[in-house]
Amino acid sequence: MKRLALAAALLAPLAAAAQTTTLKIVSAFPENSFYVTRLQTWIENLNAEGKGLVQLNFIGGPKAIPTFEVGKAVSTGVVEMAMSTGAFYTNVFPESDALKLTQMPVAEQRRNGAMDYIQKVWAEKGNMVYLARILEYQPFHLYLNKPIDKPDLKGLKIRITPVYRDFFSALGATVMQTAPGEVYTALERGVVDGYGWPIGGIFDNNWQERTKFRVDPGFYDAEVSLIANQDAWKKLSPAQREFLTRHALSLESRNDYWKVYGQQETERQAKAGIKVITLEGAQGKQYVDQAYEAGWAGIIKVSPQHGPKMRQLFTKK
Ligand code: 173
Repeated sequence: MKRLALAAALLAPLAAAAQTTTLKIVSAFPENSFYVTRLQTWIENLNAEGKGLVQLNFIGGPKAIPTFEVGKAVSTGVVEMAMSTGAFYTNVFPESDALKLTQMPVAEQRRNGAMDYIQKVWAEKGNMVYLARILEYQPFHLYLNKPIDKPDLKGLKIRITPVYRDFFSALGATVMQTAPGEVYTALERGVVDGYGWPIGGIFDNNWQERTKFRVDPGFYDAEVSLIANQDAWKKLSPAQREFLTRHALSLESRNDYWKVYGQQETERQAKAGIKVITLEGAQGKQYVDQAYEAGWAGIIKVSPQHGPKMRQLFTKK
C-alpha cells in the first residue's frame, strides 16, 4: 500500500505534465498591429495561468501564414487557433463576412440567439469553434487622398477586403483587394486613391503619411475574433476547454476599451492633419443605410440559406 502510494505520488506530476497541450495560434493581422500587441498580452497571461494544462504558442502574423490563408489553416487544422476577421476567410465559407453587420454588442448577441447561430454556422461550414469577438465599437471608414463632396466614388480606385466590396462598388468605385500588409505600398505607389479601415489602427503601419481625408460617418462594426479548429477543440479535456473559453470570454468582456481607443485614434488623426469629409444629415444617413443594404444583399446572395436569418438576428429592432 505504502509503495503504491509512493509510486502514485511520483507519477502524478508526470501525468499532469503529459496532459499539457500546446496549441499553435496565428494572427491574420500584421505582426506590428495593435491587435497583435493586445493578443500577445492575453497569451502571456493565459500561459502563465495555464501551466500544466494548456499553452498557446504564438506562431506569428501574415509572415507565418498569409492573411487570406489563415481561415483555411484553422479549418484544416494546420494551426489550432487564430485571431482573424471573417472577411479574411470568405474562401472557407462566405457567411464569415456577415459579422461586420451586427448592430448590437456581442454581450447582447449572446442573449438574443445571434451567437448560437454564429457558432452553429462556424462549426458546420468552417469546422471552427467561434470562441470570442475581441473587437467591437469600431466603425469602418473610407479614407481618401482625393476629396469628394457627395457619396459618389466614380473614377476612384479603392483598396478593399470583402468587408467593403459591395458598398464601395455600389458607390461606383473601382475596387482592389489587398491584405492590410499591402496597403502602405499601394498608397505610396498611387495604385489606390483610398482604402477602407476601421476608425482605429491606421498609425500601426504609418498609413497616416499617405492619407489626406477620412469620410464620416463610419458604417458597420469591425469584428476581430478568436477561432479554433473544431477537431483540435474536441480533443481537449473539459478542463482545458473551460480554461480557454474563460480566457477568451474575459478578453471579450473588455471590449469597452475599444470605445476609448476609437476616440483617441480620432484625435490622433486630426493631429496628423487628416481632414474629415462629413456627409451631413440625410445624406449621411442614406450613406449608412446604403452600406447595410449593399452588405446584406451581398451576404444573402452568397448564402440564401443563412443570410436572411443572420440579418434578422443581427439587426437592431
Ligand atoms: O483589412 C480590412 O480592412 C478589414 O477587413 C478589417 C476587418 C476588421 C478589422 C480591421 C480591418
